[in-house]
Amino acid sequence: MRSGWIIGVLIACLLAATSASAEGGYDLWLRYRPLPPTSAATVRAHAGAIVTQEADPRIASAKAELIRAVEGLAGTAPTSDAVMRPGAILLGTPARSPLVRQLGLPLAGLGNEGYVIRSVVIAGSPTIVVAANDGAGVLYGAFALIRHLQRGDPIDRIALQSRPEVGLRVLNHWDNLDRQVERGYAGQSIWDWWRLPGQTDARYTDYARANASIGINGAVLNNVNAKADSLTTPYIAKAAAVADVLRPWGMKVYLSARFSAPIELGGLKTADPLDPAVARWWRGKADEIYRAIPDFGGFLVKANSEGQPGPRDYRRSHADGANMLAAAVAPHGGVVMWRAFVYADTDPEDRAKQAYTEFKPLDGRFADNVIVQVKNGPIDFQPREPFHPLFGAMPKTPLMIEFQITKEYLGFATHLAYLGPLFAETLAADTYGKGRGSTVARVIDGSLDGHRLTGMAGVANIGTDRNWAGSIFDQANWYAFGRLAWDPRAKPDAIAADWAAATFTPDPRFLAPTVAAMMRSREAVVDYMTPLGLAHLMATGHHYGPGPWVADLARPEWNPVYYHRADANGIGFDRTRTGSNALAQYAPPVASRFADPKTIDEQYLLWFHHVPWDHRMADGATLWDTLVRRYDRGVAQVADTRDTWARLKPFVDAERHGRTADALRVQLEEAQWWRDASIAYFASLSRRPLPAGLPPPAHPLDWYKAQRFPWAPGNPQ
Ligand code: BDP
Repeated sequence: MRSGWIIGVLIACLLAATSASAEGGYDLWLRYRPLPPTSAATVRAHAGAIVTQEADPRIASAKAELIRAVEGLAGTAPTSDAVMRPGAILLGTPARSPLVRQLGLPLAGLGNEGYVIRSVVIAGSPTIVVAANDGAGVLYGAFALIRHLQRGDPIDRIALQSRPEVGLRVLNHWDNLDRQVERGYAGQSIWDWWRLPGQTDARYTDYARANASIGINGAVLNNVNAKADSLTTPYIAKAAAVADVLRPWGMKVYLSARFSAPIELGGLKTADPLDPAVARWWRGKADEIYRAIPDFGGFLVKANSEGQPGPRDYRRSHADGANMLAAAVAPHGGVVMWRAFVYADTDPEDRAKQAYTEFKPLDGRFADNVIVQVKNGPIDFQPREPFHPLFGAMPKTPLMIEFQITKEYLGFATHLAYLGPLFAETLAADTYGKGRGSTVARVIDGSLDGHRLTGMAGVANIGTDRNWAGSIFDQANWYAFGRLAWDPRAKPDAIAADWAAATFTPDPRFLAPTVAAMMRSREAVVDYMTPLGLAHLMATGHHYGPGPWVADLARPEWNPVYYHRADANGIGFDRTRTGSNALAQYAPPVASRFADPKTIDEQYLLWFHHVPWDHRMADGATLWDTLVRRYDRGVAQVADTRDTWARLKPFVDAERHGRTADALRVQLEEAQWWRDASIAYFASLSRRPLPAGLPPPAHPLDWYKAQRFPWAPGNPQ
């Protein structure tokens, strides 16, 4: 008897050890591994049953997820009930659940997606209620409760309340129909278009669960560099099958629309937005989509940008194009997300200025259901950019912000770079559009200018990799995007802590060093790739590795030399009055802050100023010495994170620890490569020695120039 018991325990331990060591990361932050015994007992006492009284698919999802979470965290699955019993969690809306209604909870002002979580007493029994005005809010409340449980936080007197500050919280998948993901570093597209609609994948549900858990409520399924095929009848049926899976998790699908589709699919001779036949074609197409997907979200459009067709081909404005599409989806409640990422090689103006020049005059000319989607910075998702000057400059137009979650310019999936600080830095930036306090967050949550249509988009980093995102730590960027879209004022370190606790362990001995390393990680990338306001120094096409010397590409603004402008005298892009005057696109208090190389925040110095190599920095050191030291500091930071991670081994299963350790080793090599190549190149121009004690580059400059990577991932074909 006793030896049987011991063998049983041994087998259980073995199983636990094997499953722990075989964690590939598929479960993301929804792992639900057992809590310490006392926390587990508390959860069991409060979550013996999940009670619902209404048939709403989102509430059904909430219930299923809570059952799964409690079972994993506390070891016993709650029962599913329609009547109260002691120690239950009650989920529902006052409109349809009498038990919720009688509680009279303060739900006014929470909209459809907000929620209230409270400890209450029903018929003498302590109960946790998750209540909302709609099933969507119940779903988000359930996930908030789960987050609480995962942290091991006390639940006997819980009182949480939240509502999203931003309406459209969407992922943009740059996924092609052949499953290649443009700028994707995590395998193929999860959308298996070929097998759809007949076969869907269990991954689609897990994808939707993960998004719902962080409040993401929409997905644009196909690349902004769109093929018209996505709008054909067979592909609409495929998108509809995906929509059916995502819907119970509160998510809508959207499609990127190719502006010339009326020509390619409709046999028309033109896609001129003011041609009635074109408008009619789009209306018919929208009607067809809504028959298949009644809650279709709408279209995302990249027009007249990097070779894509658009209204400018017909001498029409972006507003003409957007409004025509908006009219097609308006009867169905759809929206058009129209991108402001435009620049043209025929335009000699500084690339950083072109979007503003083109869109600012259109302020107030867009239809009510158009929202203009603006990248966080004026160039292109660089490791650091100042905020885009359109924020704060188009008060009559709803603007949504677009971040890149996939790390095209921050070391692909291999480099550990937590983007929470990057996102938060832009959101907190003050545009002074309406005086002090006009932050980007207030522009995009609509509060600054009173807009109801609001949004935040993130270019997804999701693929078929077992861990979804290319690495475990890249999952944190998906997570942080969702949490910041819900609350643009949330703190990135708190988000990192929630993520790391759910993904690994809430043990503070693990959390503190991990969060600290995450919080420093993006700055490290800035340091070893593009310090002090430099930008766009990557190699051509695939954008893997350094290429600051590249000067021979067809379009001037594709060449790194266009951006850094380094020569024997100095370095940096003069965007002041003596240069391109991009500065004038910012409100005067911002412009004056950036105008003086002596007072500008040094992280933007070379973005706005061309300065001599011997320019004195605030601390008295020369620019050249500071530049080299920044490169060095970035590399040192990666080495430090590698060492920290090595020490954290006891807290992490072998597989996830090992894969992360491997990635950090690769990152360190690549950080060194960026540092050495950049220093070798800039030293060839500055002709100055390295500061004393700093090692010279490992190879001569020509060696770095000769590196070729024809099969680097993510490059558009
Ligand atoms: C650039 C990417 C390119 C995208 C483009 C965009 O390199 O692949 O198509 O952004 O946002 O950064 O449209």
